[in-house]
Amino acid sequence: MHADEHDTDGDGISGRPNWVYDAVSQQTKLGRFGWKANTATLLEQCAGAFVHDMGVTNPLFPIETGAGQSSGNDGRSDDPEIDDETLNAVTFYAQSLAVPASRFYDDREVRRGAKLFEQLQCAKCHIPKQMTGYSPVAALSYQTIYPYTDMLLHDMGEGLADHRPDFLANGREWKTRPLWGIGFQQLVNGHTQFLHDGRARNLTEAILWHGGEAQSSKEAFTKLSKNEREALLRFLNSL
Ligand SMILES: [Ca+2]
Ligand SMILES: [Ca+2]
Ligand SMILES: [Ca+2]
Repeated sequence: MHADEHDTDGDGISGRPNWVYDAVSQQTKLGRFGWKANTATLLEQCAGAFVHDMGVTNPLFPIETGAGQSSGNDGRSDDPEIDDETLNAVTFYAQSLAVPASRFYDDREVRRGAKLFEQLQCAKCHIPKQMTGYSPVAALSYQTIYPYTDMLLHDMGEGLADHRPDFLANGREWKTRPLWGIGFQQLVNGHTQFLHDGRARNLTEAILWHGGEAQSSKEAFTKLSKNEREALLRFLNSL
């Protein structure tokens, strides 16, 4: 919806969608999940995590890959190691997990930070408000949500590049990370590492790694006063 691949409005931002092979329907579909929007469905995302991150074969990916915590073929004829019911239950759990509500909206500093977020053009890609499409799960259908992402791929510069193309995403492109819940990183995960390889030790470092289409926003961030930077971080941590 917000794609502007050739930057026709000339603001330096040229988000585009990824179109990927969907292992479930075996068709090309819009990429929605993953660092480079390289997965079309949550089912495939979960099935991929099972087999690649944990070495657990499943109905969608029934062959041992030797990836993740698996040391290779386990020599057993037990594949797939989980059935459809388990895979579907885990997918439904991930699909229906609630996102925490944003907090402290009446705090003056938070509101000041939200204004700066707009002024620095952060919200051009981290678009606050979206509406979901149809879902067979009524609670998820046509809902107004505040994920702070456009779901699109952007060139984030050489500093963040991994040089690993994924379907249409090139080695410098990443899908805009949603920011909802980002203030709970320490509480939920016990650390404040960010970015695809966890290289940023906190939100400030994560902002400073922004390049490419976000270069001018990053530079504007470095020119803020200390108080302004603190207000912006306070806003991010309220999400
Ligand atoms: Ca543009
Ligand atoms: Ca296994
Ligand atoms: Ca096995």
